[in-house]
Amino acid sequence: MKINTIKTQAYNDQEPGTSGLRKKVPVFQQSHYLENFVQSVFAIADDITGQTMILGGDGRYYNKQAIQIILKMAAANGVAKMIVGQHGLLSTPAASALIRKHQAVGGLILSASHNPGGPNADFGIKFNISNGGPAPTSFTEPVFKFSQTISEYKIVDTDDIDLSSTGQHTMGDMVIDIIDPVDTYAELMAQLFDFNRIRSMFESGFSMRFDAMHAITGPYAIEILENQLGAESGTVMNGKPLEDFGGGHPDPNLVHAHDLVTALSGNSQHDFGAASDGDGDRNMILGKNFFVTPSDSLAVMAANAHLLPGYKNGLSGVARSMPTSAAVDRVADQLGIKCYETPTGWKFFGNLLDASKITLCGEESFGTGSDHVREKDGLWAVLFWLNLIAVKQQSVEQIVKDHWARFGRNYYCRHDYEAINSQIADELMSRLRDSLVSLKGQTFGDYSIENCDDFCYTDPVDNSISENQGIRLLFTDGSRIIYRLSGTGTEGATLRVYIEKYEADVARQNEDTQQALNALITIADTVASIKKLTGRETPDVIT
Ligand code: VG1
Ligand code: CO
Repeated sequence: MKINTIKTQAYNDQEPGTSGLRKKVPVFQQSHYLENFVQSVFAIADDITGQTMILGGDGRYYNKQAIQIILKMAAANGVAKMIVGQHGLLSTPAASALIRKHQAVGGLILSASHNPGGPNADFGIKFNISNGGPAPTSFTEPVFKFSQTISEYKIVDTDDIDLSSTGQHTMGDMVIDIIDPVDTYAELMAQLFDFNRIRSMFESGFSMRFDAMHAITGPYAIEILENQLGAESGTVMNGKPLEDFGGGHPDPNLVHAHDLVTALSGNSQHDFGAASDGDGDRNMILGKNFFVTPSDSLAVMAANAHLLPGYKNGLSGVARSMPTSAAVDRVADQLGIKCYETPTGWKFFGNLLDASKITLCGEESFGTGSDHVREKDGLWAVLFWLNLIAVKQQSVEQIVKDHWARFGRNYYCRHDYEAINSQIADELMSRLRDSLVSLKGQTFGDYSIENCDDFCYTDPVDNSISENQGIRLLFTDGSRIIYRLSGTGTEGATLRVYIEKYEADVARQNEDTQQALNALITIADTVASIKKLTGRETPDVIT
């Protein structure tokens, strides 16, 4: 089979963000754009010659075309075996599990996660390393550098592969194994959780709804929840993956997963609700008329993990991203284990998991996971909660309220200002940075700033340093306000403001979140002049 070396011109914008390279589809469709990035990854990856790799995506628009291009490039670059999900589908956590199971050198995941899909919406590509986790900055930086001077790439000249049925094909010297995308993942879940107990709970009338948001988790949730665990048919809503996610925003939060929120509201006959995002790594957990913040979900999991089969020996430690609420820190304190605080992005958990310093970790952005893979894992979190409810025989609301009574409540919310002018966003952040010295010690009403900084993280395993990871205002009573710019958007800049307040008094734990945080929300605006600089009166999304 003929290997062609194609001349190309470098692009200057192929810098991966928080989670891979994300751009609008028309950007990826530019001549040689995808090819340049893939060749740059192959150039920087450990010797891929003769190795196995994993390939799949969340099914969004351009997934199929991209897979065919990547297969031909992998064959030309000497990859021995490519394991691909049927129809080109793999959830992010399933891809992570497959990399680990097959001792692959890495994997390519095609997704822009929670961003919308379609011909004019978003596409993305991410490389995961041999531990199954997102490549660290020490990998993505050289990839970006390489992409800026690339002049040629390799590709074989051959027909497309039929991805519609499982089985083996060859492409030149490379074997292509098309596998069921769900099997390996479902087996792993059955090892971690008590499927019999969850099945009995469904048999005795427990009812739930899972919103797959027309994204990747549909087939996974139908197989695991309905087929294996016996949840009634129809439990999985929006279960068919669509290239444009049905026109929706596959982001599992109260705004975008409105079908699910409606199903669990009012006089709902359901006990439990959950949703996942475009690529299956996020989760939202709902009880009847009750929303569990992701930060609380992580804390509840940490406090109760020992009750579940996969975690019966307890936790070695936990970690949370810096903007995630400190609810889990309080649990770690009581358990006598360490809690690590990392920058935003799952890639920072990889070293801690590999070194067995932590067992569970999570982010405020609807992401929780454990050492079973090296990605956050949406359905895993849902199964964790199901198993926990089956053990405790309590409602979601009761579990969370008991948790608050024991550990206190961290009122928490995030305000997103989307697609604001990038220059204004940069100015807002640099003004904040400049005011750090004078902010320290200032008092605003009941709140005094004890400390403030631009978060800098030193990885405890490899000592690598990540600077400028978000401005933190730390108040004397433990309250926090954090500002950072998103690294996953494709349009202008998105400002994220994270606000948190601790409440130990059980009598004061039932306030509305925005109400409880009202004073801090005002301070957040005063300090950063958000309204004045952006011209926005309110955030676009509140989670
Ligand atoms: C966002 C979240 C972050 C998450 C990342 C990838 O990043 O805040 O916590 O790890 O998305 O999640 P940012 O830079 O936009 O704040 V996913 O589900 O896109 O893989
Ligand atoms: Co995702």
